[in-house]
Amino acid sequence: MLDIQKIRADFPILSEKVNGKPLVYFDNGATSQKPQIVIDAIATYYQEINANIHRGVHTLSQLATDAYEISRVKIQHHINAKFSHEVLFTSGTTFGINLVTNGFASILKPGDEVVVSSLEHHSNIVPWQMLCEKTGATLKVIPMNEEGELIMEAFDALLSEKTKVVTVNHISNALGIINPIKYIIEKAHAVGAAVLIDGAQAVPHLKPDVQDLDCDFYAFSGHKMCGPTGTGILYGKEEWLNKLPPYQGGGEMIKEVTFEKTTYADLPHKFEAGTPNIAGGIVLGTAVDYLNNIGFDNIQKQEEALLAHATKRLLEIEGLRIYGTGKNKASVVSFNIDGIHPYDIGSIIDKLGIAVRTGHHCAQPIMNFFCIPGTIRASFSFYNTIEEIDAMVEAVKKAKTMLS
Ligand code: C6P
Repeated sequence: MLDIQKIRADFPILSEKVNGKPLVYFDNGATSQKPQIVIDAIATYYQEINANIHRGVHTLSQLATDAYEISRVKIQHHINAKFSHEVLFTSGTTFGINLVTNGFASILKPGDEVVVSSLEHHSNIVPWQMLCEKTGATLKVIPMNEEGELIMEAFDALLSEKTKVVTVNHISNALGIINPIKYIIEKAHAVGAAVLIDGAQAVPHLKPDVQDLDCDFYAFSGHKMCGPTGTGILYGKEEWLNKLPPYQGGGEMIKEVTFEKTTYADLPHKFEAGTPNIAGGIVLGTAVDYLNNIGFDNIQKQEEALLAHATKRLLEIEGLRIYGTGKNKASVVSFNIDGIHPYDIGSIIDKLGIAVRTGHHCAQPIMNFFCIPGTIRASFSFYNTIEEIDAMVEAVKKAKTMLS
């Protein structure tokens, strides 16, 4: 088992007080906290090797370039991509998805179909809707059941030779449900569709193996996995990245520019126009090392224990309903109490030092399905404790008494 107290000491913010109470941070689905090693690595970059990359012959520029490219290779190995040029640095999941939808604008035709799921974050709905509007393609939606699971028979029935893209999240941010993405990818490929997986909520909990999954694209954010904000990765299979046009034009993504014609750089630079978030990209590698040193098996064991305890304790509260009761779940509990608005519970427990997210979690179709305005979402990380969950349960009980 992990020595949680030792791990907690790596995260300076976890010993802060909020509203005069010890911070209980259960908003990890929105963004994770950062260990000291990640915070220090940002300062070290600026203190020791700050320079623009891929441009200068001078030593600092080469040191920064090397560190950036070493981080790319580290992430390549982390997700088991075949080539490092299949790993694109982005500013986050949203950017990665938009890069792909922009590329498909020149591929899709009227009558083509794009399949998304009813469990998606707005980031993986709206860009596809915009793409469909632009191209005349049609958006189809995989329905879900009362447990918050996607209905695979309905998915099978949606697929046809018209299906050009299928996209789902690996783990739902609003409910924590883990989707059967291997099955989805296999079935989508059988009709010739490309598959994008939104891995934003998966990468803090597990190590995706993109070759084993055989997905065509896998997008995620660095800030949810102990890395800096404004960082992310889009993995794309080489053949797809070669097929898609560049997303943004500018410096670094070109081979040759004349006023008559521009030719584009090879992968990955074709998709990395302009000066990137150099410090962020390098330090994302530090975060990946940190998580791997803890070990994803250990992370999962701790998070499973937290999920089981939270589920059991919360269900002791009369009138409390958990949304997302399917079998395969990450450490997220989304709930409401009869007759009480989630915002009111969230505001009261915040005064007691407990940070949860309330609202629709950028997943309004899920809230519409359950006919609710939103939920209270507690999302746990490996650095959270059973005692913190007990503190949240007591706080929720207190809030309920005050509001009833
Ligand atoms: N979800 C949450 O509290 P960005 O903002 O680009 O880093 O990630 C967008 C995104 C995409 N897909 C999923 C499944 C997500 O959960 C998120 C971000 C946060 O649930 C902030 S809205």
